[in-house]
Amino acid sequence: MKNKFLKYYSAYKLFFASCVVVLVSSCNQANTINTVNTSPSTPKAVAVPQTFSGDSAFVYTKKQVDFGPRIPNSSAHEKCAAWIIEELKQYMDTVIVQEYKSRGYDGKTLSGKNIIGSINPKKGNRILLSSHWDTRPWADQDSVRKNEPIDGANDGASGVGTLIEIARQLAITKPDLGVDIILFDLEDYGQPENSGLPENEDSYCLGTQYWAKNLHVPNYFAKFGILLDMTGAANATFTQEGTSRQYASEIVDKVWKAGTTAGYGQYFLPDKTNPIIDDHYYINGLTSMKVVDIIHYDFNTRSHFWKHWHTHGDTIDKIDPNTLKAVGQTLMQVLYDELANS
Ligand code: AHN
Ligand code: ZN
Repeated sequence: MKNKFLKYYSAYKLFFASCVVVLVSSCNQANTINTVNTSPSTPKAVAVPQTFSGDSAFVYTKKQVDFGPRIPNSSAHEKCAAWIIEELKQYMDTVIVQEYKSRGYDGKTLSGKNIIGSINPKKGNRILLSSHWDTRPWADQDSVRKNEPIDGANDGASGVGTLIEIARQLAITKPDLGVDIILFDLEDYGQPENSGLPENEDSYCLGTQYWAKNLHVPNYFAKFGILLDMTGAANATFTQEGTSRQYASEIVDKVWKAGTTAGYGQYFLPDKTNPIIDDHYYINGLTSMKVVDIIHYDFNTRSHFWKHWHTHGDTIDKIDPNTLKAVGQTLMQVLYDELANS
C-alpha cells in the first residue's frame, strides 16, 4: 500500500515538475525564446530577437513604390538604387554595387546594378538573403494598359523592404554570423506573354545570371540562401516550390520549420508545388550554393502566382505589415538557429 502510494506520489511529482517545465518554456516562447532542438542529446536553445518590425518594413516598401516604377534605364530606377545603397550603408559593414550591362529579350541594352550589403564580411560561415529591386515595365497579365509599367509593391519592393529591415535589425542585434543581402536588378524584364517572339525562358533574372557568372567577391560562397518573391500581401501562402526542393530540400525543411517555430505556420504551408524559374534557379544551377524561394503561391489562380502578379493591382494597399513581419521574423529565426548550431 505504502509502496503504491509512493509510486503514485512520485508520478504526481514528475507530472507536476513537467507542468512547470512546459509552463516555463511556453512562457519563454511568448516572450523572446524559441527553442531550437536539433538532436535530443544536445538541445540548443537560442534567444531570437522578436523585434523585427513589419511597420518599418512597410515604410521601406512604400518608399520604393513612391519613386515610381523602378524600370531599367529610368530615372526612378536610378534614384531608388541610390536610396537603397544609402540605407544598406547605414546598417551593414560593407556595400558593394556590381554594375553591368545586359541585353533584354527585345535587344535593348539594360544598365543593371546588383546591390550587395554584408555584415561580418570576413567570416567564413555565410548566409545569403535576396530579392529583386527592379520593376516589371509591363502589365502583361492585366486586361488593360498591358504596355504600361506596374507599381511592383509586392513584386520587388516587399522583399527589399523586408531585407532592409533585416539589415537594421542585424545592426542592432549584431549576431556573430556572416550575412549577405543581395538585391538583384533586371529580374523582371522577362519576355511578356504578348511579345509575339519565340519563347525565351532565360529572359528573366538577368541580374542574377550576371552575378552567378561574376561573383561580387572571388570564390564567394554562402552555406545557403533564401530568396523572397512577393512576400508582402495579406494572408500570403508560401508552398514548398519544386526548384527549391530539387536543389535544396534540406534548406526548405529548415526554413519552413523556422516559420512554424516563429509562430507563422499559417503562411508556411507543407504543400509541395511545381518548379518555377526565379532568381534561385540560376544560383542553384550555375553555382554550388543552395537557395530556396519563398514565393506567394495561390491555388486558385491560373498562373498559381499571387492574384495581382504582373497587373496594375500590384499596389501598396495590398501590402500587409503582418505578412512582412511573418517573413522577416522567420528569417531572424533562421539566422539565430544558424548562430546556435554553427
Ligand atoms: C516566370 O514568370 C518565368 N518566373 C517568375 C519570376 C518572377 C517574376 N517573379 C516575380 N516576377
Ligand atoms: Zn514579376
